[in-house]
Amino acid sequence: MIDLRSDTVTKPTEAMRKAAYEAEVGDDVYGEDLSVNQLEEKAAEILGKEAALFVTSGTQGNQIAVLTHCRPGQEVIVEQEAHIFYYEGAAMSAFAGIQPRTIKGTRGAMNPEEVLGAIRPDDIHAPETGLICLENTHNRAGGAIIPLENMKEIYTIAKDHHIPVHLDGARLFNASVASGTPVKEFAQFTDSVQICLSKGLGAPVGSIIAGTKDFIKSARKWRKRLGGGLRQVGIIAAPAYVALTEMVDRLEEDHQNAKKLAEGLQQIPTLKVENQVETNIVLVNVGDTGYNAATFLELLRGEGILAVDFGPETIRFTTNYGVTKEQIDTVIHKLQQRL
Ligand code: TLP
Repeated sequence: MIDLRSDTVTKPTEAMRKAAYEAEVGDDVYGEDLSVNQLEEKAAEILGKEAALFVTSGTQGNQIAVLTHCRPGQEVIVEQEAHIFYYEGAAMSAFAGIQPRTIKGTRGAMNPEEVLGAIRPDDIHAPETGLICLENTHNRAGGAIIPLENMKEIYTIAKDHHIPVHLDGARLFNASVASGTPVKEFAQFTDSVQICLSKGLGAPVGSIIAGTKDFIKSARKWRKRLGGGLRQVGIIAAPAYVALTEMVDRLEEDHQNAKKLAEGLQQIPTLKVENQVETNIVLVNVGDTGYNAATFLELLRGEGILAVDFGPETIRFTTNYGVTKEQIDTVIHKLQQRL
């Protein structure tokens, strides 16, 4: 199978398995797991933040951030197709007791004027705006890079109103590699940032959230409350360290493969590439093929290719290091034959 469902399907490399085997561990709830401490320090340094916390998943990291920044009854401004709103089972409302206020973005980027307009006034009827969430790259916008300038403008507005900004940077390294901008530069316009180590970077498990020392102290407590205080977790922090320090530059190959795939599929008259491919995601509209997304995925499966449903007529291909350039050619070739 050529697995283009997600970059989450990547399996740990040999170096990661070796790191897991050799990891120095201790009880992380006591702060004694050296592999976790090393990972957290390195991540904080790379992101330009005071401190960082290793969490089990991107979803857990995002939700801990919301829980840490907000209190029940507040409102969170978020782009209407952001993962934290669209794909996290309404966790913001279920756990943090907040109400989302969505804004439609352009290629995932919210217009700063609209963000400003959505901030609630001091009024007895209104919820307080407790947080603004950004996502870079933006998954449902097809791996779009949110421009640094857009982040800066929103952050400036947020600071003027004393509102924190959280960045879902599940794929921030993709944005960084594709734009040549260090992750630190994106992270400077946030109060907290979540990065996934288990997507294109290939760690078996884990994400990082980073922010000020105070933020991380409180986030650590939220993680414990949620049952996320793990013990000899260096076993997974050590491969995550390899992901963070050795796997970033190779994301460029995923981006090249995504562009190659988009160019190839674009030549097939009944397929429409919906997004401008900047990173590792290709969204394809199959409406003119006579198939819908679900039946098209079955056709693909029959050809040994996996992708995911992204709407009634849209499917998503996500390149990742388990897929070679040659396999991308195979996908294009097979679809040329079938359509
Ligand atoms: N996204 C997954 C699915 O949930 C859709 C994928 O295959 O792309 N933020 C963003 C922007 C994400 O894309 C994801 C995962 C997460 C957060 C959640 O990360 P995990 O899966 O580690 O909880």
